[in-house]
Formats: sequence, structure tokens, C-alpha cells
Amino acid sequence: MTVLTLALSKGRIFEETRPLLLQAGIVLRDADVQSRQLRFASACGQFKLLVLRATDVPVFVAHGAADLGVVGKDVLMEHGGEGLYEPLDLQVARCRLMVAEPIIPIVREFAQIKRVATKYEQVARRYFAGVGQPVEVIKLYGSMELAPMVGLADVIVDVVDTGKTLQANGLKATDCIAQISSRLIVNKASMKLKHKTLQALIARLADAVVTDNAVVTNNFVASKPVERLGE
Ligand code: PRT
Ligand code: MG
Repeated sequence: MTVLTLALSKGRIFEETRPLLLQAGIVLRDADVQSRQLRFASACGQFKLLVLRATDVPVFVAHGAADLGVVGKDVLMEHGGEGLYEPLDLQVARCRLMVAEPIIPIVREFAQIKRVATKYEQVARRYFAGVGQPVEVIKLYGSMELAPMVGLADVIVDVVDTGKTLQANGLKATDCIAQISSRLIVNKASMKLKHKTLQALIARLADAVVTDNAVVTNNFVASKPVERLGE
């Protein structure tokens, strides 16, 4: 049996990916998921799960500490994707990566270079360079929405889902940089060394994405025979 190590982040990606994993035959026990363990095995033992911070998922996979992982396209764009294949769009945890500015414009006394607060430093640099706008990018790790309010930045770049967070902080979206969803990423060396097992898993996950719109109950899926992949 070829064992695969899968990197996931807790939170919305985990919640939305778990049903797809189940459909693909990867059963995770509630006790493991709810525990504080950062590494645990799937019920059949073929998969080792690593529970990581979202931004660390591509790092673990690129270095081969995990064979594959699930990560938001936003995080992947910021990482750059070196050492990784991106074979599948899982179409979960959808949102948009957007530029937002104060609804009521904040007038600055001196016309200075536009300041952008974001945790997506590289993406923001590339985007504003692409539209020919010189900017100073200020890297933050959270609460970007605060930055314009306190005069730290003129605009922010962040992911937006319903838009309620922007609205609650007096901001409005002005430009969409990218449509975001979660992607399956695979280490390039693992793809060669564990090709058969990985291809089988990718095919199963692709099927799961297609049928994801159907309401799938745990009972229905769990009652299907779970074959070991690549055997
Ligand atoms: O939370 P933590 O700092 O640990 O890490 P994280 O924020 O990277 O993880 P998590 O689980 O919050 O998000 C993981 C991934 O989910 C992101 O990389 C995106 O690909 C995707 N995703 C989808 C989102 C959202 N929707 C989303 N709405 N990630 C974050 N948000 C946040 C956003 O930052 C903003 O604060 O939700 C707020 C906006 O939501 P609305 O509905 O008010 O617009
Ligand atoms: Mg978050």
C-alpha cells in the first residue's frame, strides 16, 4: 500500500473539503478531527493528514513534507507555486481577491504614493505593476480592514465573500484581482514516485467535485466500498 501524506488547513477549507475526501474514499474519524493532534491517519490507514496554517500548506507540499494538499488559489498565487502541480480545482471555499477602498474618501494633505495594506504582498505588487500604478505595499497578517480607517493605507487587498466585513468597516470593493477557489496541489517528485496512487486519487476527487452538487449524506458515502487506491 502506498501511503500518501495530505496537508490541509483547519477552518473553512477543511470543512468544505472533508465531504469530497469522503466521496473519494478517504474517511476521517470525528475523534481525530476534533482532537488537538496535528497529524493523524485516515480510517483505512492509507492517508496521513497534516493539519496546518493555510499559508503553510504549499510550503509543506513544495518541500515534500506532504505529497499533496488543499489550498486556496489566493495562498497559491502568493506562494508562487514553485515545486507544485495544481491538477484539480476543488471548487470549494470560493471567494474573490479584491481591492477595496473607503466608501467615504479619505483626503490626504500631500499627494503621496498609494499605500496598499495586505497579506498578499506579492499578488498586490504584481497587480498594481500590471495596471501601471506605483504603490507602497504594507504587509499585514490580519485585520486588513482596519488599515484605511487608521491612516495606515489608502486601499487594501483581501479576499471577499459576502462583502459584509468590508461594509462593516466602511469599505467598498473597487477591483477584482481573481476569482478564488481551493486547489489540489501535488509535490512534483511525489507525482513521479507515487504516480499510480496519486492519479487514482485525483480521478476520484475529480468525480467527487462533479457530483458535489448532489446532497450527499455521510451514510450513503460511507456505505460504498472503500478500495485502497493504486492496488
Ligand atoms: O484564519 P487564519 O489566519 O488562520 O488563516 P486563513 O484566514 O488563511 O484561513 P481561513 O480558514 O480563514 O481561510 C482559508 C481560505 O479560505 C482562504 O485562503 C481563501 O482561499 C478561502 N476563503 C473563502 C476565505 C473566505 N472565503 C473569506 N471570506 N478566506 C477568508 N475570508 C475572510 C476574509 O479574509 C475577510 O476577513 O472573511 C472575511 C470576508 O468575508 P465576508 O463574507 O464578510 O466578505
Ligand atoms: Mg481567516
